[in-house]
Amino acid sequence: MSSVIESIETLLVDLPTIRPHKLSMTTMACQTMVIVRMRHSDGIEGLGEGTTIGGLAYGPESPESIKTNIDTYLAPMLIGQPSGNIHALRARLNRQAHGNAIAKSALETALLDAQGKRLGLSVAELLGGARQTHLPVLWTLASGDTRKDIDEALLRLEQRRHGDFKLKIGANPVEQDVRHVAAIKEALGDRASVRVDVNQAWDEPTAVRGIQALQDAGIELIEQAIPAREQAGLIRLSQRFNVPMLADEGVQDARDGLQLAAGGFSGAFALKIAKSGGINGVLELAHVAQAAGIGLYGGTLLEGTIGTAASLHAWATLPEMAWGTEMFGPLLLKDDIVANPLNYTEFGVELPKGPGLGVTLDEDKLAHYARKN
Ligand code: MUC
Ligand code: MG
Repeated sequence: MSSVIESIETLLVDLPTIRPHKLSMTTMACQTMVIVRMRHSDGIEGLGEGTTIGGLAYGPESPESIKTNIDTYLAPMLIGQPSGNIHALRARLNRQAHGNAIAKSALETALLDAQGKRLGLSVAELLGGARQTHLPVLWTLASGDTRKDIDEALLRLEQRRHGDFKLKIGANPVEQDVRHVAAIKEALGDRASVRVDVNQAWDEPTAVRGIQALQDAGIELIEQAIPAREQAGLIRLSQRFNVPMLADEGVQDARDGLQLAAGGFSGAFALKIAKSGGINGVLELAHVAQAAGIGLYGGTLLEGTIGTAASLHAWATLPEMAWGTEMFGPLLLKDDIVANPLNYTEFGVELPKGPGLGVTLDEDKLAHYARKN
């Protein structure tokens, strides 16, 4: 008899960060992940992760809402269903539940992990095969201190761990942020690509001022300078400047991508499994981008190893991404809940091997960091 989904357990896991991570809307000292353990009647367990940043400061889903909505609404839609038809299960969730993209992404990851383990294939193989097995990974400088950020960047370059850097700005007056970014770019010179993420903090006139100054300072990419819903503004900015715009919060899924492309946006899209409701949804967005000549960038919501591995399997199936990836989430955390951490080497990360995600839980660590009530 073919396998059915028997149970879905969700755990809130709190892991401290190696240093405060300052974003325009919040400062993170800890990352909370929702870990999904999905058990099937053939004895296979699939793992998934739903993670966001900054509680509700970043978006409408919080770790607690992800857990509650899976437990109360989404898990009952899946339990008792055949395990293997992931497209049918995805359609079932989307028909019966609006939104909740991060929760759906965690569940789809667990389904794919289980299916890969069942068939003896990696998730990338399930998706048709990996076109690349080593992906470039940038590092985000967000200590809030210019000198510390420069030292951190120089160390990462020397270690050959990261060759590109993203700076989180938008919390300070624009002139102050521009001074901070320009000082870092000057210290690194041609040795590294420097980009910024404004996380929606500017209005359009501020963005025009800020972007002009950042372009003059040699910054290579400007991420989500204005609010997510101001698509027309983002299109105007992409047409006004030579420095490319990276759409992040403003492009969640393929429909957003199509609207931006049809409106004349040029630049790049930050792909995130969490924004698009999982791997299948994010690949749909990637295909829209490819058809429109928009660059690809492998984005993160600072997931731990399970969510990062899931994203890597998706990115591996795509052609080389124009802007690389930022799949450094596990490196920002002081510890891990898996027995086999990802291998970060030579300015990038290796695609994990083995069936499914290629990731095994460390049960003691999981028990230690899991929230008790
Ligand atoms: C974002 O908005 O891009 C990714 C890297 C980082 O430091 O924050 C995230 C979210
Ligand atoms: Mg961003």
